[in-house]
Amino acid sequence: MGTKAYSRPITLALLVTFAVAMTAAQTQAETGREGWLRYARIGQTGTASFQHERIKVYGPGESEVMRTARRELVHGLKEMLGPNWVHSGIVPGKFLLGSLQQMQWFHPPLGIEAEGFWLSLRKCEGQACVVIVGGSDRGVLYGVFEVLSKLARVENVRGLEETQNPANPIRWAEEWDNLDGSVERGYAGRSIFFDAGEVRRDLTRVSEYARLLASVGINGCNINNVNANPRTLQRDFLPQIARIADAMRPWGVRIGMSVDVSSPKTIGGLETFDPLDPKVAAWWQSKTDEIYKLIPDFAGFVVKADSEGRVGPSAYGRTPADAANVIARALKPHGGVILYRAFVYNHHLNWRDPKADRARAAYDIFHPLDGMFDDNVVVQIKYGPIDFQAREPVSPLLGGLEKTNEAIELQVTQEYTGQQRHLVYLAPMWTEVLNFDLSRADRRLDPREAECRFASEWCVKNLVAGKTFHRPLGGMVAVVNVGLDENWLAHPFAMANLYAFGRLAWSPELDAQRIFEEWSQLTFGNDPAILKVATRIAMASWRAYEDYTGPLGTQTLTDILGSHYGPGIESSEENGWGQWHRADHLGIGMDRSVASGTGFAGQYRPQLAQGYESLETTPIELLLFFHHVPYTYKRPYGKTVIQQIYDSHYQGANEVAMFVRDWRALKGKVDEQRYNEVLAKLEYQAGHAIVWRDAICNYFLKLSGIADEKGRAGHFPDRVEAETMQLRGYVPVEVTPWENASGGRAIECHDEHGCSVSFKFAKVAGRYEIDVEYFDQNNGESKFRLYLNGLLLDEWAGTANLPATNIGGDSSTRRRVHGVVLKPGDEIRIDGVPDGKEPAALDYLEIFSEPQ
Ligand code: GCV
Repeated sequence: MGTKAYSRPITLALLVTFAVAMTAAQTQAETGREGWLRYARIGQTGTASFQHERIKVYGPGESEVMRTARRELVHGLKEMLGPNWVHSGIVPGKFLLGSLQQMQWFHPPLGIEAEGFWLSLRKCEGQACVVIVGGSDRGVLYGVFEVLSKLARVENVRGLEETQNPANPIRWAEEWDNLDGSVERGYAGRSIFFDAGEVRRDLTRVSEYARLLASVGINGCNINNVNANPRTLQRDFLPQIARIADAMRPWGVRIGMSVDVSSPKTIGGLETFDPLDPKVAAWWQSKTDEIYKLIPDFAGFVVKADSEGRVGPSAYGRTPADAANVIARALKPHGGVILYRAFVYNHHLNWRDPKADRARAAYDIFHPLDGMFDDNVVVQIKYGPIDFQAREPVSPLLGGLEKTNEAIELQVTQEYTGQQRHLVYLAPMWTEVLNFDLSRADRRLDPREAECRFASEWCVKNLVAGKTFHRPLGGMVAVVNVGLDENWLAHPFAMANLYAFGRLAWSPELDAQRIFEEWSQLTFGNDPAILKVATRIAMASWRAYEDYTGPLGTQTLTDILGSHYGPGIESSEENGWGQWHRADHLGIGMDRSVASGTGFAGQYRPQLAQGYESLETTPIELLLFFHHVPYTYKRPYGKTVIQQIYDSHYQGANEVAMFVRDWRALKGKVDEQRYNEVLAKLEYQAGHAIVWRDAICNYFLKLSGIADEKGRAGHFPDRVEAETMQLRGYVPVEVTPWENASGGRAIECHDEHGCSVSFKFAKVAGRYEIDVEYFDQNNGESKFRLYLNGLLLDEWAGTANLPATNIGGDSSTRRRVHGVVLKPGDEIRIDGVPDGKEPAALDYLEIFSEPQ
């Protein structure tokens, strides 16, 4: 062994047994700030699967990334194995890390790519040692994280021998952060990058974020909103951007920036931003050169243009290819790339026109340009043709570019999937999309089946990786939108989505459940009881959310004009945004067939197009995305559409109630802080799922006039509407839209001293659960007190941070009190005290019998 290859060996001496064991100290409070990189102490019982007497870490210290790799390895080992270690410097190494060139004498296998790594358990000077060889320094770092992950999950590494290469060259996190510190569609606090128009002085969180990203192989981070502020490109601002690059560089994460294509005019002083004007090209060149002087490893730009009010090349009659190429050519000498978003559409569509269809836009605009983009341009395509809905067909554009690099765009931030107040594990959806075969010769159009078993070249994962058409670039990006919240994404489980995104971008072959299990073990420890419950909840969560929000391909029936959060069924209709479901009293769905509709189905390759064209062969999950049908339509042996709407909403809401029950079983197993946080969020979600369920069922019951054959929709025998109770100070109000409150009405208090509402219990004596449905706005903190015969049962304040300044589906919230013993004639009273603009509003009480 040539010691010269290793500078500065670090030796950890200790007796360690990596064993199949329970992780200790689960009950200490944890904030979630470490994410899945907690390196919790590994218990040392059981049989050794991997034993060390001394652990020695070698690793050349020349580059920043290599230093990071070694530090991380030492840190992880120390945390997991205990502080009881010493430097020795004498004992032969047990962990050896280095790049391919440095480790040639180990004869690494062929095929380790630049960002890949090789892990091997070898004998070094007579003793077992783990060899980590990277195709580059970044590869070494990724290898270190992989080893640490295996150890943390107590994986048997005795026969360790594996090579891993990332499937996708581009693996970027994108952040929609604004310079003022807000984050567009961010739900976890303010920007970690910016504040008050400047880059934050303290970038500790940025470095910590880069560490999390690197640990799952993410190699780029686009730091600002695609609705870009040209200020970021100004000469006096660029040194600030360079500080962000400095904070992320040690983790091998290169930064990118969103740019506005009008910058040559808005900040460059030119009279035009026409991409074909040589002055504009010169401006981009000199601006890009300026950036690379400060940030030599700058990754590139992301562009949103001609979309949602952003200007673009259409202003000069130019194409997205013209706009992309002028910037690409400026980046080319520096090795940078441009990600040009295919999210280009007209949001002033004529909703009366049955042929108009937003879903068509990306393909209509970009498919004809195939082959016209430079080689360092990547067209960034949202997974579906609309906009991050809980269910959409796979974007046909993903199969519509053969001579152009492409990347798929996913969303970790849960804009349309519950905004991290709802637990929704998204990897099952993503793997379904990645495994979707856009050629689909068969007619089994069940999107839940992984169609790519035979590695078809038309599988989305192969297309985006650039494999199908041998493209030089390709990949996966996700809009993440972390914030300053201690746990990054507000909901502890939301981090599973970030983790899964990284893992899938690295290896789209991975299975969503397996990824979740990894994350759960790293995040909550190796207790099988936790693993089982967390996995069950996570794996059921996407389907449950889809069920209680908008099934059968109607998209998420949310308020698309505002928060994108609670129910807002009519908000998508009769406007130019094109998220139409076209429901009327006879039927629902958008006809996108070629024969009679918008023709969108024809954008797919022939066999798939044929499948979507027909009502009978369209998968049930997408039925209403492709077809307008009467509520009474049903498949042979199936249910009517209306009954499916009722059933799925009840099914989805019941499923979330089960999540609460299941999670409760983990009390004492998960540390208290995260246990309580998750429980509170699940309880809230269970209540909000009922708000969704009722809004949609009641709405379609009224619209269709067809009863729920199970008698649930519109019937609430346990409910007492607030407006029917005895009111003291409270006043009844109409709620808009009506379906977002029970009975369409609620009560508000406008007396600063408070109001009161009461009624006499009239059911049989017994033990009950009382649910109070109230409205929690973000512009006040009303107080509520619940009394039974004058005795205080419960009190709370409306302090949740919901996206609502008035009463409705965004603010409707449930408070649950268990185990209340009631008898006929008991008086139940609620006192409400308004605060700020929040009127202590109440919707109803629901009183359910509980087992004795
Ligand atoms: C950054 C959706 C979101 C917008 C977002 C846009 C996009 O429409 O609601 O906030 O803008 O997508 O992806 O550009």
